[in-house]
Amino acid sequence: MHLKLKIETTAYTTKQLCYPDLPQLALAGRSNVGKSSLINCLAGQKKLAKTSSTPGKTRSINFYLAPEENFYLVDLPGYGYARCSKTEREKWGGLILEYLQDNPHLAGVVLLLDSRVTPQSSDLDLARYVDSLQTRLLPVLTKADKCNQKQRQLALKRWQKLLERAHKPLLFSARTRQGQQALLEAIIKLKQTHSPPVHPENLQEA
Ligand SMILES: Nc1nc2c(ncn2[C@@H]2O[C@H](COP(=O)(O)OP(=O)(O)O)[C@@H](O)[C@H]2O)c(=O)[nH]1
Ligand SMILES: [Mg+2]
Repeated sequence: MHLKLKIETTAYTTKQLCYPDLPQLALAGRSNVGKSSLINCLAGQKKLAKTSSTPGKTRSINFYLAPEENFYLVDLPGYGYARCSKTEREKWGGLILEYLQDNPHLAGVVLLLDSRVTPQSSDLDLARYVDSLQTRLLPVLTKADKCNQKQRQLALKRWQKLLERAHKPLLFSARTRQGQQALLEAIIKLKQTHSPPVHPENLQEA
């Protein structure tokens, strides 16, 4: 099963950010972790999201509409790219922070973590921030095909311990499609848990 997705908006500044009235699931992760590949894999399309072996390319927020499931998958800019200036590298802040804070449509954050890389402070900071917003976190360990069974289990255990308040981490590979179905199910569940914001015009007088 695939998730039907179509690109709707690309925003380069927070001023451009629109908040359409549907739940949003954000995809976050360090640059090159495999976000674009994951979007393409979920959608069953090769070129919906641009993939690149050169990290640090995406500086925009991309809204993908899932028209059949009625939510937005929101691809956030990758953070932590070593060749960016220090301030840019250290904080996943800026556009990401402004997107996440005070967003009534945010149903959850899917945090992509490279299963081969030891936990980075930027990832843990982001996870803590999401937790502080009382927003649900779904950790996804990417590029599982590049690990052997022992390494995969180690990565799972390590992240599960570090992110104990989050959803159990899922192993995923865009190359082999390992974990694709489980991820799809978890994403749909996550967006269903979201209670939509109440609009004043919809409030009934008692
Ligand atoms: N082996 C392997 N390579 C992957 C996987 N996902 C992404 N990649 C590679 O990692 C690089 C970065 O991927 P991309 O999706 O552009 O990452 P993004 O910067 O997070 O959007 C590309 O060269 C991809 O081909 C995966 O599951 N397995
Ligand atoms: Mg990308």
